[in-house]
Amino acid sequence: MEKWWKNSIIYQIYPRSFCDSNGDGIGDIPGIISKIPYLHSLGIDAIWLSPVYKSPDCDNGYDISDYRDINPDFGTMEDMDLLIKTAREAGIWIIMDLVINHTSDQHEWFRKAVQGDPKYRDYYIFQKGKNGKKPNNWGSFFGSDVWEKVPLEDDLYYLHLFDKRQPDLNWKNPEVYKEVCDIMRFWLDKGIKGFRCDVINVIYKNSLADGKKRLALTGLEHYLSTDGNHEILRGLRHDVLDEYDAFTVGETVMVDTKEAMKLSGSDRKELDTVFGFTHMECDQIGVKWFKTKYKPEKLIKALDTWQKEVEWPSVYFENHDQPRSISRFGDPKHFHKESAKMLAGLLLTLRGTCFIYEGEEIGMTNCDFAGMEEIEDVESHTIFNKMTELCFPEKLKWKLIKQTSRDNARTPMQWEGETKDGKKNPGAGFTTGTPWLKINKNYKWINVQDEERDNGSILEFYKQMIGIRHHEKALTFGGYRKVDSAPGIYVFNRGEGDDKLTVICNMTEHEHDMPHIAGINNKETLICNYDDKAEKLRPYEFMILK
Ligand code: ISL
Ligand code: CA
Repeated sequence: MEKWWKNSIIYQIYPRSFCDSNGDGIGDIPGIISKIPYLHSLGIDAIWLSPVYKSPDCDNGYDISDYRDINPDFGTMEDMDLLIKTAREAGIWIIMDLVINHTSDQHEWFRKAVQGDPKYRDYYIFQKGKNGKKPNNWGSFFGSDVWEKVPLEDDLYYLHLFDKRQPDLNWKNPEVYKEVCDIMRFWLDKGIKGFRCDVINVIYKNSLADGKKRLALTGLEHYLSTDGNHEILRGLRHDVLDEYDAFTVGETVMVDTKEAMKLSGSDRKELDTVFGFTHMECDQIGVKWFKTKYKPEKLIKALDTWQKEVEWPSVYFENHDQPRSISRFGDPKHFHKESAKMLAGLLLTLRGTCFIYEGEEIGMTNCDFAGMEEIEDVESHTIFNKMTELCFPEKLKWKLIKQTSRDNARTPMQWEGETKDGKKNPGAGFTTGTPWLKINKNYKWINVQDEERDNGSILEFYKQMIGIRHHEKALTFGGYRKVDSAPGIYVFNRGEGDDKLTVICNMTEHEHDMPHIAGINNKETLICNYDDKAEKLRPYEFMILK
């Protein structure tokens, strides 16, 4: 019997930005419950819910202060139990976000650790300074330092690979392992069906020695995908997950396909699949803040490599950390619908488990933020401050933040446009209050309500594509083979024999000759993002031939 998650389409909800039910401008769990019928109509099989645990929200919930309680901004544990039940009744599983590389500095474990409790001090990574300097030369994911001084102690620091309010757990301590097993059982016993595992391949630090100097993340070689890390993943699978037939997708930074196979090959009994970043890094130099001109060939090469070399990939173009895919790989200005539909078609015909991020299905785009005062993301502010320290010119700093800030993906979900009787509707159906983050002003023409009424909308195309994905066996279990074609034109086959499908994607804004496909004329077009047929491939044209 094939695993349920092999033909599942998983929808990521960033709770803060999805739907606000009580007018405080912050999305919440009752808001999500009210949208289960919408998600059911979309046809998705599971929800990946970004953190809703108790948190001081320094990193919007990726800093957890109590794994067994709900952030009151999002609701209560009763709301959470009702969400799990309501989703299940609609045939939708819930996958929770498991953040176990670090906790919040407000977690009681850390508070006791700082007060000197020896048991809890060993839950984290405390280290004496070295001749009046920090314990080592490592750099953080947020571009800042990784050592924070412990107050009232002389020359004692704690490690944080992210924000200083996210102290790293000490995974060499078996007590930490036991605590996390209990937390996973707590949620699995509530009926959730698995976990998206946050930065799960950096949790086991081999040593705290200085690292080889790098543009970013100096020290990486001491903690990236270490043997100890693999050991822990095998343990969690054996000791907890296998008992529940639970699904795990690892967010695994900086991995190539070889490492991805070590983390997710079925013989490894670690994770079921991983999010790779190779395709997300095809338009940058070194770090994601330095963007280069996007070249479709590079995206195609990255996708093709993972399709060929990974046993069961995850396919995604967006999440809460990445700018909107149309703004990166499409053309929101001149070919908004066509490029959004092409990306939808590509996402839902590649091999593996597909993930759709909230708003991607209606063609949401990056946001025209006016300045840093409109940016909320802690990573963006830390990077901005770092660039200020390095004397970057004002214009350049803002340009780099504006195009890459994670807030581009976190503007509120656009449910409604302007009301038909012309009354203003500034909350876009997300909130009746003041939203926690600016609503993209293009909600007036990019929103669920208008697109549900338009057969040619991006939303309707996603629904058709999700239906095809579920119906065509070749798209779930069929093989993948790329067909040589012109640069920027991505052609591949899925499946064999009568089930075989040919997918053609023009990933450029130019017209191209139709690729040479044997027998193309007696093939049926299952779906196309243009209403009529043409001799040539039009800009961003996508089609599936059977
Ligand atoms: O966007 C990224 C990938 O290039 C990184 O900035 C990102 O922070 C990294 O991938 C880890 O992300 C995860 O852990 C962070 C949290 O801020 C992110 O939201 C989460 O997805 C710390 O928990
Ligand atoms: Ca709310």
